[in-house]
Amino acid sequence: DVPVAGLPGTNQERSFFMVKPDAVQRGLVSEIIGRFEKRGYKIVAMKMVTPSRELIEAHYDDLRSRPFFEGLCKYMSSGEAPVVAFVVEGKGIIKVGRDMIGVTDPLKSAPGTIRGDTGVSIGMNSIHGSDGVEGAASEIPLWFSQDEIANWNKTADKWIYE
Ligand code: IDP
Ligand code: MG
Repeated sequence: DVPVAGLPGTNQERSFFMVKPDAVQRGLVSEIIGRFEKRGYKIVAMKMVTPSRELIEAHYDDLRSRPFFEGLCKYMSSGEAPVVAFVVEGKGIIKVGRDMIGVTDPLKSAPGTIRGDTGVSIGMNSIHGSDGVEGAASEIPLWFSQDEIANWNKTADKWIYE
């Protein structure tokens, strides 16, 4: 079995993503997750969660000193909408996932990216994606236990990976 955090640099690389509450409210869950499926990536975990303040603070621990931290935690853990957390596996997913998402500010994100196609506000920017190998390695086990990860064999991979 692939370790929970995946194998960076291989076809079994994994990254953590989350459809944020604004995008869940706006009915963008399938639009967003569908993009990863279309790209050929394998979803190996997915769940809807109403995250606690504690979980969001742990998730964004490195941003504690930023002025927007309080607002960010409130919006992410308000309980007014859940998030959809998911783990994607495949070649280059950590970097490609960030490219598919766009930059932090949707107004600066290129059309064709998730943020560039769905929003206009820097806080409510539709989706989270791990920013590197270290981020993925800490975020995947923060959100998912081992038994919530599906180590399935995607038979279509033989038409995706040459
Ligand atoms: P990222 O999501 O593109 O990796 P980070 O810098 O890690 O961006 O910030 C995490 C989240 O905090 C952003 O996605 C956004 O929701 C929020 N955020 C970042 N910068 C600002 C800001 O200047 N104002 C309000 N919210 C912000
Ligand atoms: Mg980040």
